[in-house]
Amino acid sequence: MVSFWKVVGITVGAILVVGAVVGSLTWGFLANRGPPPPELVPLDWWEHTVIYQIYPRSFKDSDGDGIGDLKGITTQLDHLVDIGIGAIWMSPIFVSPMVDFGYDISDFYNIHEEYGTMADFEELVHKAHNLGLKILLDYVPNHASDQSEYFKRSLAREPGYENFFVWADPKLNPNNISERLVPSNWISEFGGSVWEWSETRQQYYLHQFAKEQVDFNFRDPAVRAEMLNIMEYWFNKGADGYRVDAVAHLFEADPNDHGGVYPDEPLSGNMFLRPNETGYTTQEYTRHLIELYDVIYEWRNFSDSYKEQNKSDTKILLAEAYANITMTMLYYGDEAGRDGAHFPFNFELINSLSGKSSARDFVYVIKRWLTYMPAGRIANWVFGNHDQMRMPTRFRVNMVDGMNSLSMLLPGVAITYQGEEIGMRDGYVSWEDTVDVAACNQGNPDNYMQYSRDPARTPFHWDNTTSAGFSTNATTWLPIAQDYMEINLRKQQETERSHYKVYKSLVNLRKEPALSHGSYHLQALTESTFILIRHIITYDTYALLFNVGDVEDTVDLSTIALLRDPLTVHVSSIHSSRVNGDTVSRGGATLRAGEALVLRAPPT
Ligand SMILES: *[C@@H]1O[C@H](CO)[C@@H](O)[C@H](O)[C@H]1NC(C)=O
Ligand SMILES: *[C@@H]1O[C@H](CO)[C@@H](O)[C@H](O)[C@H]1NC(C)=O
Ligand SMILES: *[C@@H]1O[C@H](CO)[C@@H](O)[C@H](O)[C@H]1NC(C)=O
Ligand SMILES: *[C@@H]1O[C@H](CO)[C@@H](O)[C@H](O)[C@H]1NC(C)=O
Ligand SMILES: *[C@@H]1O[C@H](CO)[C@@H](O)[C@H](O)[C@H]1NC(C)=O
Ligand SMILES: *[C@@H]1O[C@H](CO)[C@@H](O)[C@H](O)[C@H]1NC(C)=O
Ligand SMILES: *[C@@H]1O[C@H](CO)[C@@H](O)[C@H](O)[C@H]1NC(C)=O
Ligand SMILES: [Ca+2]
Ligand SMILES: [Ca+2]
Repeated sequence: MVSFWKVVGITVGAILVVGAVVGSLTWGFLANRGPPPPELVPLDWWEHTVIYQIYPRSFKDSDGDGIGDLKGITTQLDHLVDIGIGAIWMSPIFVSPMVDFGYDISDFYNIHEEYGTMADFEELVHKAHNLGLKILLDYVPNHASDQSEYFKRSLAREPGYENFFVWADPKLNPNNISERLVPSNWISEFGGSVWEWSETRQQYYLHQFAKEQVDFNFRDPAVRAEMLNIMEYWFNKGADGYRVDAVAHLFEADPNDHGGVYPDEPLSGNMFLRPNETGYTTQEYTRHLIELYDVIYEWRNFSDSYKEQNKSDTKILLAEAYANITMTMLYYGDEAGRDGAHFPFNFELINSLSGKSSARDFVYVIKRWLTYMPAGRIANWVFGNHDQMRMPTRFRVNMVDGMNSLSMLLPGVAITYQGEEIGMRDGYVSWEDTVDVAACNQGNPDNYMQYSRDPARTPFHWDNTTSAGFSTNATTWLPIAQDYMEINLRKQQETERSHYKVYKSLVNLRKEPALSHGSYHLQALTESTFILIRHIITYDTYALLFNVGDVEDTVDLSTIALLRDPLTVHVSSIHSSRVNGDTVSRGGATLRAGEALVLRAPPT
């Protein structure tokens, strides 16, 4: 019984059946008094939290240099408390030449100067913790900046550092021994060969991202040990966990398994890609190598051991891996019982859905995650991040409240990228203003938009003053999106109906037992409308009704046994004609395009 209520991920049908049987047995037994409330197993702090991703460069600038910083985040913690989130994940704040805006770290133990000082970090952690907010950092284990001490030492073949990175001799052309060839045909995620020649070492080094982001050699025990040092250092500084970057790229094929050479990858056959573009080859020797999971399990062991030894709260690890569903699920742990990440990010809503998706597509994609997820694990839902088009741009602007409702009503952890709470859309960034290395490397004035991640990284819209209240400086590191006069936090706080207000009520609703401990039931009612029901006996039932189509739609709720009259509107999307407290007829409800209603129904 205990684990039954805790495990929300098992098959819907089974939960409902067991729930109904348990319900009716207790009913008969206790006659008129009704069933007793189920025991609500206490959840660990992270298991039902809302994680809010901050892109520090674009959140709030405290000193007018046009770049967001730690003090800026500290001054805005009240906003995060106000909307009710539980944890902040900050994209990297460590010393960096900023080739990839912090994902190229040159000193893993210090704060990047533009973002502030160690004292600023400590103050941020202290204040956040006092406000009940957890702090997650970004762990970037795959690579270091070419400006790092590690790389300089490795270049100089300093003992202990010689094999810190993936170094390889040139391949020789048998017809021309004076010609130097790259060791293999592998292509970097940002375009071009993964191999870069070093005059100093007279060898190539490997980089799966920009050439300034040098891949560590995870087959070197010294690297593995150093990674744990870094993790412990920030745990000691109060970090409550890590989002772990680019884990799919930790290992590349070992020449020892391939006759002493780096094997070429077969061509993928994708004719839309240029020969120097990522995906032109299969990437079978550069991504998702099975060895990487041992490292993930090792890190989890370390974080669990830290928790035990220091009697700290759980330090969570969240893996960033764009992988197929089976390889993704392996990040949770293996069949041998080893635990991995607390969860791998669920990118299904990004990869497999868009504004053109039907209600069935939504139901299918959501259930796929919950079906493949191993029993006892915690689900999570990602709607956007700093690498993807913003949620309203990827879907439709009239779907913002529905998407936020979905995020908050699904079982497990909700993840919000900064700005989603006010429905921020992608900003326009001209080629001249483009700074993203992915776009600068692979793009030109005609096609850079398809690579650029800048539009999703423009600064947060606080209000309608200079630079949207992000900075006192009229010039900012990326331009402010043009729509900030219309879409900004202050305006949404003052307006009667706004995305901000919807978001806030949704987060608040997560305290309801149906959402934290209930079973889920998900069903497409028509081509464009689906229903998500969260249910637990003796407590109110909540349901999200969401028309993801672009025309009006009428649905019949009369056959859904879990919904009892009266159905009242608890939250409605801002363009809905309904307001809180309205009742909805089970016989037939008409929803506008993009309309979403969170309904409350009496307990069963
Ligand atoms: C304003 O921001 C721009 C771009 O970040 C920067 O070049 C300039 O120095 C800033 N001005 C001040 C007064 O800091
Ligand atoms: C051999 O390779 C070198 C270096 O790439 C080149 O300069 C030279 O022309 C090549 N020789 C022949 C015969 O192709
Ligand atoms: C890839 O090739 C194109 C020309 O085909 C070139 O413009 C571009 O700079 C190359 N990109 C990289 C990263 O080498
Ligand atoms: C956690 O434990 C380690 C090893 O026992 C110790 O070095 C460290 O100072 C502790 N950290 C905190 C914050 O208590
Ligand atoms: C970590 O791994 C070691 C060795 O396998 C094991 O003895 C220990 O119990 C593990 N610790 C935790 C907290 O999982
Ligand atoms: C996922 O990828 C792995 C290795 O890359 C492959 O073996 C497996 O068949 C794939 N599974 C699915 C469901 O595509
Ligand atoms: C700017 O915002 C303030 C406060 O929300 C509002 O009173 C004012 O009308 C807005 N100005 C414009 C030009 O929209
Ligand atoms: Ca600043
Ligand atoms: Ca790697």
